[in-house]
Amino acid sequence: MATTTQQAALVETSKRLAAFQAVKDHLLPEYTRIGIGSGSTVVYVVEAISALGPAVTSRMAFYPTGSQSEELIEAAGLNLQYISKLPAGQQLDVAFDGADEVDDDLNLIKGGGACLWQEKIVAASAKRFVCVADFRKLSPRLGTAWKKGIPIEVLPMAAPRVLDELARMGSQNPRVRPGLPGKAGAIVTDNGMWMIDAPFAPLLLPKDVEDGSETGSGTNSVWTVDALADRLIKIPGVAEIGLFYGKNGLEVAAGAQKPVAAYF
Ligand code: ABF
Repeated sequence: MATTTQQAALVETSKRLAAFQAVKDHLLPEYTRIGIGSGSTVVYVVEAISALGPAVTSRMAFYPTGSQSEELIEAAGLNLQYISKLPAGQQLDVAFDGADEVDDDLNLIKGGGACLWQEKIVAASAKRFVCVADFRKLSPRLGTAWKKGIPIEVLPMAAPRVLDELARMGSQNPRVRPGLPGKAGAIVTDNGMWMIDAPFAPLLLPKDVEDGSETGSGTNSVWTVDALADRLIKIPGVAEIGLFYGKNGLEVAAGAQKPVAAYF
């Protein structure tokens, strides 16, 4: 039985291996525009990129998903650029980011770090999105491993109305995310918004509704990923949701001790 310290070391090793594998497999030397996401796993992605050396990285520009990754890029001495300055009609070659949970169909929950809106914009701006995640993040259905709820970025004035609607949809105890320790009130995102975390029963996949015994359309508070995402994004006051799904299909190489790199 692994001790807590051994388990923590195993997780860090898995994150690092996944990050180095993902960069090796998906950062081609001819790429010039790279998205860099948020969270602790992405720290290893930047370490892996830096290890390629200036001969490779000096020709590349790096686009952050918020203030955390902006600092990470700058601290590594990499060339920082902004997605707002990427001209219309142009794309990033690839974007790397972490996740809170990855399901069997390679849908993702993201937003545990409150950066999901910019993360989704950067991911959608890239020709290829590479999700780097350790073995704890994999589960058959979203909501199994990550129990805190679907992160939802909302306009602060709309938060009470959004909470009401989430409860009507069957979310169990949705709540506004509090500020970081020592900070009163709600957490405020890089975009001046609040976060709501909305727990739902584990989300179904198309294969789960094939026999018709369950529709996944919210009856009995049970949703498919697609139906829930479509419904959540339409609630007035919701800016963006932490479900990343249906994007060209994802692929995962994973295992309890192996590096994990999911991409779409
Ligand atoms: C970002 O960081 C978020 O979308 C996700 O919530 C979080 C994952 O962080 P970590 O890599 O520290 O688990 O990717």
